[in-house]
Amino acid sequence: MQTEVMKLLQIQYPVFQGGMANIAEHNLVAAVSNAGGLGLIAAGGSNAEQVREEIRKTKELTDKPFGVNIMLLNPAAAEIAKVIVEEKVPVVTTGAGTPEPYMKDWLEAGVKVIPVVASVALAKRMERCGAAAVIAEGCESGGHIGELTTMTLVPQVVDAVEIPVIAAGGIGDGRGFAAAMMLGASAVQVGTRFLVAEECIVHENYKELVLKAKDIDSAVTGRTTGHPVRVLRNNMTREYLKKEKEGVSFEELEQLTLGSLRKAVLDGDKKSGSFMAGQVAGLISKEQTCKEIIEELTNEAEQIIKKKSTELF
Ligand code: TUI
Repeated sequence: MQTEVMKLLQIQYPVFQGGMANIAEHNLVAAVSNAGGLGLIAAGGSNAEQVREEIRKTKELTDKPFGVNIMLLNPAAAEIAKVIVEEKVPVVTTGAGTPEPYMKDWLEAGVKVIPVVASVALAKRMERCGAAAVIAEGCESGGHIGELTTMTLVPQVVDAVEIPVIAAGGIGDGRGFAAAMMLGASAVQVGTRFLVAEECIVHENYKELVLKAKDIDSAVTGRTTGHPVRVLRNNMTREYLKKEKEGVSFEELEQLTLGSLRKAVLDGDKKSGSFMAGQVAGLISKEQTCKEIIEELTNEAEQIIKKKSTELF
C-alpha cells in the first residue's frame, strides 16, 4: 500500500484519527501515530496553552508524525494557530469553517494544512489557498456536519481538485475503507471507531453507548440554528429536538447543550450528555487497541478488494 497521502505525510497506513473535541488527547493520538496512522490532537474545546501541553505530551510518547485539529468556531482558534507554528507541528486539520486567516503563517512555517470540507466549492477554495490535501466529510459523521453524504461528496471533490482527498464519515470497517478508496480517496479518517479504542479516555458509559448503538440511534440537533450536530439519541437530544420543533430561541437551545459534551466524555452522564458519534456506531461492536483497529481495517480492505476484483472481472 502506498498512496499519495502516505508519501506526503510519511505515514505507514492511510488512516487519520478524527479530531474529536474534548476526546482526542495525547494518549489516543500517540497510539494512532505509533500504530502507523495519523493521530490528531483535538483543539476543539481547549485553549492555546492546553493545546501546547498536549503537543508536548504527544511528542514524549511518539516520534511519528501527528497533527492538531482546530475547530474554527473555537474562540481560541487564532491563538492555537500561533501555537502550531511555535511548536513546529507538521500537520494541521481544520473543521467547521475556513482556515484562510491562518494559511499564510502556516505555509511560511512549512505546516501541511488539510481542511475538512463539506462542499466542492470550499474544496476548490482550499486548494487555491495552498492546502496540501482536503478531508471530504459526509454527514454520516458524528459532531458538526454538512449536508452531503460521503458517497456523493467524495467523488465530486476528487473530480474538482488536484490535491489528494481524504474521505470521512461513515467509515468504520474494512468495507467502508475499501469503498472510500474506490471513490478516489487517498486515505480515510475514522472517528467513531476510535471512540471505543482501549487508549481512548472517554467515560466507559460513552463507549457502552457506542457499542450498543443500532443503525438508527443517532440524531441531528441544531439544524435550525445553523450548527447541525450528530449525536446519539438520549433524553437531552429528545428534549432539544422537541424544543427546536416548537421554535424556541437560539439562547434556550444553547442552554441545553452548554457543557454537554464534557458531561458525556468526563462524567458519562447518559441523560444530559452530548454523545457525539457517527451513523457507523451501529457497526461497531468491540473495544480494541488503536493498532488492532488500524491493522484490521487495512487487512479487511485488502481482502475485500482482492475478492471482489476476482469475482467481478
Ligand atoms: O468540525 C467538525 N466536527 C465537529 S467540531 C465539534 S466541536 C462542537 N461542535 C458543535 C457544538 C459543540 C462542540 C464536533 N464535531 N467536522 C468538520 C466539519 N467541517 N464538518 C463540516 C464542516 C464544515 C462545514 C461548513 C466546514 C466548512 C464549512 O463551511 C465553511 C464556510 O465558511 O464556507
